[in-house]
Amino acid sequence: MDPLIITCAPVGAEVMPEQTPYLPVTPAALGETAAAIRAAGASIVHVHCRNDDGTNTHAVARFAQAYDAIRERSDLIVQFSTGGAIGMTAQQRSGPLELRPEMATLTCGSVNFGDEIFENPFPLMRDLARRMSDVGVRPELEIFDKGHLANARRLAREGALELPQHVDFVLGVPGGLEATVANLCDLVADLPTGCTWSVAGIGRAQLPMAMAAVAMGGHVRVGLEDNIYYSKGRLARNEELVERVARIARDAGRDVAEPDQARRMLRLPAVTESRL
Ligand code: KMH
Ligand code: ZN
Repeated sequence: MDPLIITCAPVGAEVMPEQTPYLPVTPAALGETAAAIRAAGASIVHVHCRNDDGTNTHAVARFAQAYDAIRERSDLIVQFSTGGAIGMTAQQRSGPLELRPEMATLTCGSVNFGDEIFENPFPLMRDLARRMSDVGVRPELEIFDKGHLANARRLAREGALELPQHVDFVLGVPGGLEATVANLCDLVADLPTGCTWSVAGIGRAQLPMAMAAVAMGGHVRVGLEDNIYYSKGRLARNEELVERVARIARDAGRDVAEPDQARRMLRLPAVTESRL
């Protein structure tokens, strides 16, 4: 099997600082987290930004500070969120792409998201995909439901999206596809040819989904964006979540990818050519 690519999503948009003291809210905290998760075995960091008070922001200036802080402390592949927080406008969500991170997320369809709706209509998906292509940012396709794979194929048929890409299955969002091994197998069987994949299980599904991906030859996303607990009632630090998956992979005989290995596996430009 290929080495395991571990993505860490350390902050997200939904968890609030009142819920855990370990949320990296400021750019400096994101820089520190980047160093810690890199040492623990991560090769990609999925970035959302907050204001100092913990509220969400997609301001380009804040992403620029976060990007610099992460780069100062690590050689991780930097992946910006274009999902942002519920209610952000298309313009807000796409703004930070002008900073040309190595990767950015492209959610491939709308989905119920708790009591709200994470809106991703086709015009928005086309626009985000084209902007990414224009500025040379590699999309990671976020799949919250089975139909999102069909949407990705439709975008490709229209010429808005190149396939294959790296795909992240986000399973267990209330309103999206449930986090079961059967659902994961079904999604993997339906992947467009040549796509690589990872899985992000939400809440207590994070660990079992990660273990399934380790066994199946896929890749893994962990982090406080998706789950704030290490075990029942015990809050996690991001690096602990990464470290545990790396340990499980090694115990199962699977190497853990360094960022440069991950770049090669994902066909991203090498470090020397990229925007380090
Ligand atoms: N915060 C969610 C509404 C992404 O980063 O691309 C969307 C999200 C997906 O987190
Ligand atoms: Zn996210």
